[in-house]
Amino acid sequence: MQHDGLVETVNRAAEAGRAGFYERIAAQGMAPLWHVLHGLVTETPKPAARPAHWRYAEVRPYLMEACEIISTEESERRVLVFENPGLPGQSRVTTSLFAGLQIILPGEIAPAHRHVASALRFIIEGKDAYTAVAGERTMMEPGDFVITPSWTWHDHGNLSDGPMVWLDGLDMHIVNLLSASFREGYPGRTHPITRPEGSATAEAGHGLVPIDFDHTSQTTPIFNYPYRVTREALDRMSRLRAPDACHGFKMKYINPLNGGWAMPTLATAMALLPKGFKTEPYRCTAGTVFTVVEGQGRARIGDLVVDFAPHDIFVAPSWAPYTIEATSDVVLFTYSDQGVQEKLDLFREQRGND
Ligand code: GTQ
Ligand code: FE2
Repeated sequence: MQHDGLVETVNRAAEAGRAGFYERIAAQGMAPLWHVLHGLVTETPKPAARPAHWRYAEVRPYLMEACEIISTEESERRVLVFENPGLPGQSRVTTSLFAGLQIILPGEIAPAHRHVASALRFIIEGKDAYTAVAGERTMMEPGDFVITPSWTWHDHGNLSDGPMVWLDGLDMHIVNLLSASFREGYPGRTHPITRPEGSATAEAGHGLVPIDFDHTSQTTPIFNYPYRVTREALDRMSRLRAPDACHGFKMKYINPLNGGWAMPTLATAMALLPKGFKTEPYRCTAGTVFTVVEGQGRARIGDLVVDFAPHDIFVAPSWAPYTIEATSDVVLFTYSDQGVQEKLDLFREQRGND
């Protein structure tokens, strides 16, 4: 008998006498709900995902080693995937999210393909590398947040003389939960460029759109949110108002067409915690991936203490309480499934210790 989720009022002594019934219904492809109910409908979130931390200084040598053993051509994408220690072998950094570090060397091309899954790129190191999305290139710089919307052709290239590394965040686990995945390779290494660089930002990045602008996707039409602009916005906000007790100065990336999250499945934000700031305890149902853009500090996530440095990655699973303390000015990029949860009326949060 399966005891996980057994309803507490079930009389265990009486269960032996029911064994024959359970066997007969099993043969019919049926099972008693009272054996599993409280495992299916839990009192609070019970993520298998655990708090986790990867130090960039420890990860980076393996990225470099990956470059020696495989090309982008052979691998399609040279990515080392972060596996949550509670979900080994599943390519999940939280229950619903994928995270990996992608590296591309000078002169390499990551060949064009498209898929229903959406991707975000958060640039870690390097310069003069581009991603081309739906026929438009954008050059990427550290701290930029770059988007590959669902079903858009994309390839990546590195025109510099050094390696380029970014964090990939994808929603394929959400897509796959719903069995909605499609993918295809482009016939040819790169998709043709059909628009000059900067077109998307010119069209939609300045609080204006062409009067006949036609955009049906729920993903923002802007596909590079440059760090220069984000950092300036945070800096200005920090002079205008008090920090949020749980989040510091935190701003979300939005789709200017509807004011919602920039991507429907991946909720992204950037936080500035001034030196010495310590957040109040916070938890929410959206498991969250953090990467450190600037500064050092200490996060406590459940029982895990995370002493973080630039480019580290750490994870707060659903409903794990966390605090963050800034040793120097700290800037953190985050992504989560909060946008999905909000749309489905699932999102809950708890601020402070109440
Ligand atoms: O760069 O297109 O990490 O399609 C996983 C799937 C990166 C990409 C990933 C992808 C890509
Ligand atoms: Fe892709």
